[in-house]
Amino acid sequence: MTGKCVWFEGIPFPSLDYSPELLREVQESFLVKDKDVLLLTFPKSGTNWLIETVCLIYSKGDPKWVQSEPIWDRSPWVETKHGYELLKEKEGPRLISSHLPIQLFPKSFFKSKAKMIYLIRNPRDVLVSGYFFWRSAKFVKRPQSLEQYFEWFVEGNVVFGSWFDHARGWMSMRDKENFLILSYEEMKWDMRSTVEKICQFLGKKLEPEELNSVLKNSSFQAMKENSMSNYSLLKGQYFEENGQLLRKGVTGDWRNYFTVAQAETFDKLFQEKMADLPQDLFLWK
Ligand code: PPS
Repeated sequence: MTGKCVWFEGIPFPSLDYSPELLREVQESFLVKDKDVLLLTFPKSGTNWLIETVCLIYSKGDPKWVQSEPIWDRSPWVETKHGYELLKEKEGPRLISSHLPIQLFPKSFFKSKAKMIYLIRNPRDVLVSGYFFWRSAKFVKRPQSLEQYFEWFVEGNVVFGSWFDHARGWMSMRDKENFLILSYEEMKWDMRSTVEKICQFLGKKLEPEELNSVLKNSSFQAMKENSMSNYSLLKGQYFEENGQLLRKGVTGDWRNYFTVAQAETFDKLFQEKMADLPQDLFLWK
């Protein structure tokens, strides 16, 4: 995958909308403000679902905003050229998305009181989701088979680098009070409680009917039908016509694709890399 990438500090990035100069500037000079809210993920962890949910919490369940402005403008990716320019101009408290590993994140964040949500997903499902997504993307070297992508993923040869390093890096922040870890799995299994948890963390209050509307408008079906959130606007330019962000939206899909040998290899690697972290961080286990 990394054949067509832009490299910065040993990490590969997509070849469109990223540059080493900008990544350096983002890290050194982007000013995170105390009132900003940051949404952090490794790609394919449910980033857009989290963004949609937080936008709907901000609009108290009213879908007007999520149905009228593209998701990448509502919560721009700080590390992209488009997102960085937009964020610099934005007044007031901002929603900011990012896939950056902790060591490349804007330094100003670590001195700020800005709140951050880190969304984690079973890396096996991240892998499968990534395989299908990158196959239709025009800005990375496309995997030819799941077998090939599996090798790239376990070696960390995918955009934004090793999932294990990414998760370990950000989880080191887990005891900070401005940091919340959520999982894709808890969103799937109990979205109502997860939205309440996010509201509590962000200091937001929703009436019961507002909460119901957040749930309805952030559902897989609603997002799949929302052209401001389903990436259909980027087809042709960034993706092939058959590319889709909202593919299946389920947990445990890896079981339909991994061989027994791949499942064992992955378990062993996970054990090696993550055994010293509290295992209750990994809800899919
Ligand atoms: S990206 O490209 O990194 O920003 O992709 P990301 O948004 O992180 O992840 C895409 C996967 O999230 C699933 N998704 C959802 N699941 C359930 N409900 C909702 N509303 C939802 N929105 C997005 C999406 O389907 C991708 O997972 P897979 O497994 O490929 O279906």
